[in-house]
Amino acid sequence: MGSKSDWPTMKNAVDMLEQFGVPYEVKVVSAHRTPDLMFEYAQTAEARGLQVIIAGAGGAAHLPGMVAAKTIVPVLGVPVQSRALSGEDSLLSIVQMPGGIPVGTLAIGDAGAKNAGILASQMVGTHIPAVREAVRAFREAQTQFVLDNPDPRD
Ligand code: RP5
Repeated sequence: MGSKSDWPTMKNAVDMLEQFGVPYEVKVVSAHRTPDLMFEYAQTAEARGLQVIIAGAGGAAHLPGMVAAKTIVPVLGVPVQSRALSGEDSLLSIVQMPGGIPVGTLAIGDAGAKNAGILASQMVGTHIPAVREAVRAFREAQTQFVLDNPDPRD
């Protein structure tokens, strides 16, 4: 993530990775404040065995796109809800990549971070059955909870 201030949002992604048993690392890497570190992080990601990168940033959110430009590892972008523009700036900064350098962009804020964690787990789950089954169990429990609680007044 681009800043320590992104952590309350990005924790939602980490919570899902933990729930599904996906190994992960958490790091602040800023496109603007530590550009050399960002390049090094992205350039070494594949050799270090990373299979998916979740990059969260807010405002002029260049981190996901710049990371994606420097690695073949798939990048999921989470637009963090900014104070000034409620995350619309983050979303547009991340989602409007030029053709050729994809960033899989999620929703603004907590829901986007949570879904990034789930989506990354589904990607890893394509070749790790235990992760796949953990995601399946989560989805089934989520469905069952809704079916078991149809009355919104309860
Ligand atoms: C971005 O600027 C970060 O991703 C963060 O969302 C935003 C504000 O950062 P701070 O000023 O709170 O460190 O680079």
